[in-house]
Amino acid sequence: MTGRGGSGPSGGAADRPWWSDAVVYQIYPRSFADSDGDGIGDLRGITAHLDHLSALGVDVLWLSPVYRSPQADNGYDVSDYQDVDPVFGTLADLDDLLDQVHARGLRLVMDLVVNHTSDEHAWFVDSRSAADSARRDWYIWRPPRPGTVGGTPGAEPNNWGSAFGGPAWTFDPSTGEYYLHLFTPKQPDLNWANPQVRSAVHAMMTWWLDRGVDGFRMDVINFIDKAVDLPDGSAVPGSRFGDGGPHYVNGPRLHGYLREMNERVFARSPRPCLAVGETPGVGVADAVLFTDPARHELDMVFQFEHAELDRGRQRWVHRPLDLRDLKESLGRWQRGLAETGWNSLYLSNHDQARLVSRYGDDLRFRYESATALATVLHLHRGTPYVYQGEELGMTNYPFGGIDDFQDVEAVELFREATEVQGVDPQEVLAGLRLLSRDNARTPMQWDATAHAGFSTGTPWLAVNPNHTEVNAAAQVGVPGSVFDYYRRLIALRHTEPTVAVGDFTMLLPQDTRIYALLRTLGATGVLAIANLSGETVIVPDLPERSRWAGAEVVLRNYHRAPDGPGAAADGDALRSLGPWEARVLRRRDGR
Ligand code: ISL
Repeated sequence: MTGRGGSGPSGGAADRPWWSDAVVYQIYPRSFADSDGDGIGDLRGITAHLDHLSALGVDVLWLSPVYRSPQADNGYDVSDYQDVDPVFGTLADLDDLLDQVHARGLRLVMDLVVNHTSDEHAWFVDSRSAADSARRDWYIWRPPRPGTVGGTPGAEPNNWGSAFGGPAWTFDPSTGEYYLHLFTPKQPDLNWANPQVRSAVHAMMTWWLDRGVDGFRMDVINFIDKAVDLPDGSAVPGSRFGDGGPHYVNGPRLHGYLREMNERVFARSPRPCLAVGETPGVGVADAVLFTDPARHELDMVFQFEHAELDRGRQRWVHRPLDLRDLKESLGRWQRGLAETGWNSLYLSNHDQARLVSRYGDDLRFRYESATALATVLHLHRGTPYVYQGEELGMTNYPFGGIDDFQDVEAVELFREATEVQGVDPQEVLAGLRLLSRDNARTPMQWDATAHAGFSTGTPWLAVNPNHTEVNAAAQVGVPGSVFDYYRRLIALRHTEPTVAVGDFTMLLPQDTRIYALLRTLGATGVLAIANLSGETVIVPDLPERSRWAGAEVVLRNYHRAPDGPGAAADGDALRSLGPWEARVLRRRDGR
């Protein structure tokens, strides 16, 4: 099967970047496919399943980290950027994967985790070895707070908390100083103000581009510029830590660091690359700056606004999503990046719960809600990201107690909430069951056999018992499956330029159940409409309803028989929609 990686955008405009109509598929290697029976996914497992990805029709693969790592945060703690962790295979396996990906016309993007390294990286080992070591200043070291004794509570240089609970500082008795880690103590933050650090990162990136990779997804890249004086954060109600965010999110030197990286790495790359920033806490105005092509920083960013709408400040607290908030947020991002810049589109990844369980109805309407949500997302303007298993409608796992969770975030949040804040463990567990990152990390469900065809050994994280029904073997090539629907959605972006680059208008912004949007390009209009609720709803007045009633149905998730192009809409679809019903309509009559 051939991919489309070598072709330009189907809109025909030669000046658009190659990725402007691309769809990216995220692989979490640990949980994708295990070729050697050790219970952990690996590179050869990915290579063996490329047919699945070609059949889906995606253009770009993004691999979560496969670098050498003690795996304190499943690879987001890198101890050697220029080697593959033995658990995933070898550099030769990676070269082979890259060759096969390219042979299919696909592209491969690596994760780039350079806000921090592992504490076992040689740079940090040297840095911590002595206060005057050659690389001491490659990390962020500070003495204890004046008048305190290092290592005692409250002696930390400032009051910041780490993302997963506990202070953002760890005391190193041998040199009497603390080092900063915004994540776990095994993930010390690099000091980007040091030009040697930046040069080392640039050299490493160039090494990968020379090896053939097609770009990077940059982990928390907007955290790399810390305020010089590292001030205390303002108090946060209910927390023992201050809010350090304003002192390290989108720091003033960040744009300069990104432009420098672009000049030194991407501008000299042997091939056009994709540069995606993961940027928690970024707003629309910042995103315009990051992704304005004229500024030469990033191609697109992952923003988090919509992913935070149904959770409290404490990451395990769930609150029901109001659909109007989702539309307000995504609609504002569409408008904000309409003229300049570009959106990433996602509802799930390795840090988020399964979208069909979180936003849909995985009990009564698994197929319908998975496809309705996908319809809405994929009809926005931007680059859609499909997270492994999403294309099968994989669901959250039925977690029991805290021992079922593996993720360092879940374990630490549970400890902090129950031991430090005294919250009822059952309350925390209820939240984790719904929102924990482990939901996304259970093994990929390939078939109905033991361990879902993921591994012949015991999987590192339990396989979801619903793999007997929800699996790739039951869906690939099967009309009416979630997989088949995703394949059609992805193909639509490739064949209909209005979907890739047309203008966007949010319709019915105040409706609490219907998500409707309009895309236009020249004389073509595309309308997507979905009922994101489990009840039949009457559709309120849509602009030009009578003209849309006769439009071509290009995609629908009811009537599981294949939809032929040119199938006429029955006018009823625009008057009422069944539970989680979704349709995409097209008109070519000049709007
Ligand atoms: O995971 C989160 C919420 O559940 C986020 O707050 C997450 O910590 C944040 O998006 C940063 O994520 C990235 O960096 C982390 C790593 O654990 C995540 O897997 C990665 O995507 C540290 O490297």
